[in-house]
Amino acid sequence: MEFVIYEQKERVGIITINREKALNALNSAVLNELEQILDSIDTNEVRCLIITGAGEKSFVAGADIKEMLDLDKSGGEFFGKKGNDVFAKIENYVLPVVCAVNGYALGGGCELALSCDFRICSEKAIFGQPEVSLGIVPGFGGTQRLARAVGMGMAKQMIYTGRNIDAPEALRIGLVNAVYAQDELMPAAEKLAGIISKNAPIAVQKSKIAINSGSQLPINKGTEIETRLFGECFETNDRRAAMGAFVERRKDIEFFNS
Ligand code: DAK
Repeated sequence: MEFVIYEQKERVGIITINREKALNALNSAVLNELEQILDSIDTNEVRCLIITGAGEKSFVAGADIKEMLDLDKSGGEFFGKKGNDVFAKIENYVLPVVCAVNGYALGGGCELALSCDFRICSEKAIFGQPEVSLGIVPGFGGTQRLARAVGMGMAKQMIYTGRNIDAPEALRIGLVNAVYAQDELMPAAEKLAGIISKNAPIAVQKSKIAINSGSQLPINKGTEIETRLFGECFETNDRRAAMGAFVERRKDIEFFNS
């Protein structure tokens, strides 16, 4: 692959957007490669993903403005659909996805981060949705996911003004869960993903489904989904083994994703 690197450390998969000379901007090739990698990961073997950007300056500085410059209406729709499809794939991916934002996360970069389960960032991270300054609306889910993440008022302020925010402000409004020094970001992301990857994978996956699908529903419908998924966990070997280990006071539990 030319623009996306994939590596695996134990049960954690690390995806790095690697187009540093354009600040990791998302062109069609990056989106295609990202999709191919997501499709090729062995989700039985890997238990958690991290998405980050190459270099020290930028996570992803948005969709590729140079590629978009000459798009007509149908080209714009095609490009937008590609991005939305890939981001929906991340949002609904069977594995949890941690975003490690190592610099600029602007426009499509902020939207990519928002499609992950949660975000941590470095002190250098800068977030923003500058699309209205380019004559477009956020088109990779930003109007929807940003409002769900930080509330409608703050999302509207960020989108209407196009103003960037820094890492402390992103932390204050709940866009990220934690801020780290630049060289501590990936170790922290790997540590978090490592903890997640040691838990019962089916239970983690079903928690993701319950939280994601419940967030669109009245609470009684959400708890119905939770109840169904809770019941399904009782059919798993991992649940039997973990509860058995607790009762027998054993701590040596290993989960087999079954
Ligand atoms: N696209 C293409 N190239 C980019 C880029 C981008 N978004 N951002 C940076 N680059 C390139 C620059 O052109 C430059 O390349 P060369 O000129 O050297 O060849 C290189 O990266 C380094 O950038 P700078 O020289 O500008 O670096 P600075 O440190 O001076 O500035 C910056 C860094 C991040 C402040 C600046 O590069 C910048 O403002 N970049 C643009 C940020 C931005 O506006 N991003 C939002 C893009 S709009 C759609 C769905 C979604 C979208 C669109 C349509 N549909 C449904 C159809 C999404 C839209 C967006 O994301």
